[in-house]
Amino acid sequence: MTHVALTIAGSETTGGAGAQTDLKTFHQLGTFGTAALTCIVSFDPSNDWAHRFVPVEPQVITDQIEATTAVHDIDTVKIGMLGTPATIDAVAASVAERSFTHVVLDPVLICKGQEPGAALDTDNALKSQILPLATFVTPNHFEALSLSGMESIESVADLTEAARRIHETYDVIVLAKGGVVLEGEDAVDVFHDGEQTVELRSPKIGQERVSGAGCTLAAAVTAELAQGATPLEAARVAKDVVTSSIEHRQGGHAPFEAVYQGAYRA
Ligand code: PXL
Repeated sequence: MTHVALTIAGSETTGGAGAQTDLKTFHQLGTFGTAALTCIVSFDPSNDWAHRFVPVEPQVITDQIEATTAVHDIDTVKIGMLGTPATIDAVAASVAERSFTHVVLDPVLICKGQEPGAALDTDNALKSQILPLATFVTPNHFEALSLSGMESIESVADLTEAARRIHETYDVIVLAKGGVVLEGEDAVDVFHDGEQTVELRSPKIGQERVSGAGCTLAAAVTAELAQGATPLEAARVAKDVVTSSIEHRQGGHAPFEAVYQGAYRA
């Protein structure tokens, strides 16, 4: 039987990010993917590609998680974009009720197109209700600042300190992403599990962010953990998947390009 993983994430219809990206990543790595949708995002081509955001009814999210965990034996779950406090309540309750071995959280804090006030509530709910359920978290530069409470992250040493603080505060394995934000030739991610700290490096591919890179990283970690990889092995594979997915990115008519996982080979 193929190992199964669940993503609890938003739909980003153009296929660049969210559940679409998670399922493609799971599939590419040989994990059977299932998805519970939390919201629907449709970029607005006549308004500078703003994110039109519609939350899914909380009960419908609960029902989806009930359905897929009833059909499959799932011990590895990824949590992506949640978007509202009501969504967070529903997801936290459904996840807490089940004893998943691995809960990989991509802590999507702010999404364009949301009210700043609502976003603050959502960020606080994420920290108080979802982070305590997570076993593995993948913050980007901005999220690492917010979760660590640090004032600035300018270097790999700072990113490492942020990863340590996030581990201390939330008792999770951390894979903190430097991305294109940190200066230098390489895109550096820092893995920290409380015992070991490992820098994962690959040469930067351009200076632009590519849509879906963060989703792909967390999804690849999830797919590998579902198959029994150790967290560090999963992080190493995930870094390679993201590098390949950026190399093979897909252009379109939007001003940003999107990752493509289909060329990755182990
Ligand atoms: O990349 C963050 C992200 C995650 N999930 C959904 C999104 C986005 C960004 O657009 O739309 C559904």
